[in-house]
Amino acid sequence: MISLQNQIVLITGASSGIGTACARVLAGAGAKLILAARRLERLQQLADALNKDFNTEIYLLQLDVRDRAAVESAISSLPSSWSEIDILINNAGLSRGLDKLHEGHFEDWEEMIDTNIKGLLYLTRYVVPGMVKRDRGHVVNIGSIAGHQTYPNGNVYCGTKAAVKAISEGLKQDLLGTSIRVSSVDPGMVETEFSEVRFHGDNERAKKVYQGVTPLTPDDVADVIFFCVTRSPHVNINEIVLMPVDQASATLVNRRS
Ligand code: NDP
Ligand code: 8X3
Repeated sequence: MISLQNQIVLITGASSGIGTACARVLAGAGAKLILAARRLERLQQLADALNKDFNTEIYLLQLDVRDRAAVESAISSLPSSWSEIDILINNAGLSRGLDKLHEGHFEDWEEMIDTNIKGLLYLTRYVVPGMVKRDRGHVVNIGSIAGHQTYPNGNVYCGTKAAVKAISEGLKQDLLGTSIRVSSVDPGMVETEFSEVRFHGDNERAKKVYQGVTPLTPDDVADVIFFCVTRSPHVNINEIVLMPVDQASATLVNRRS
């Protein structure tokens, strides 16, 4: 197991759910954190808590990953003490809607594609060259069971996560010959703000997604990410699919009520 003490970790989507849990676990292990998301206030609250609990050094980035120029400027203007990123966690992502493809909404598709695919690509494109130069680094992409199995009405979201799976594989291939590691962590159902966002703030509908099941928690996923980034330097965890015991596939869920 390698130490994360003073390693610089950039986490996108750190203002909620899996990203926040990840920040907490990595802060506990002594990492220095660059926390990125659009909601700066949330990031500030998280930074205050981590600072209090772990004395963590934190740099905040208010960033919309869909904005390529903003991503380029954010990465290129990091202070020198923060610029040598050791671990990039491409976690920012979302689903919008659960509609038949032929009835889907263009703006939902564009938001998912721009965030889940293009945003992840922009971060990767601007951060990985520094890793290559230093011959050191690790990219962790958050995929999904949705990238392995398409489910009814999941169409475009599943397509974006299938793209993340392909991009993770491609990045690993293209980095062969370097010391940089690439992992994809692909959860099933995790209770976060994910469903509220999918249903555009319809909390009643969002709650029903987790009704009668014990879903994964964001901490469960953070624990797996921690495992990936702490293996010996010669070990690459390519892909981990994790699900609640109550879930057997993207569509097969055991509900007690
Ligand atoms: P949350 O909605 O709780 O968190 C999503 C995070 O992504 C937020 O911090 C949000 O920050 C950030 N984000 C969204 N859009 C952008 C953007 N344009 N620019 C920057 N940040 C953005 O959901 P989860 O924690 O569940 O989601 C995290 C990842 O996990 C996603 O990639 C999701 O697809 C994946 N996933 C989730 C599963 C689940 O069941 N929950 C299962 C499998 C995978 P802000 O709004 O402040 O910008
Ligand atoms: C989130 C899990 O099954 O709702 O990626 O797509 S699922």
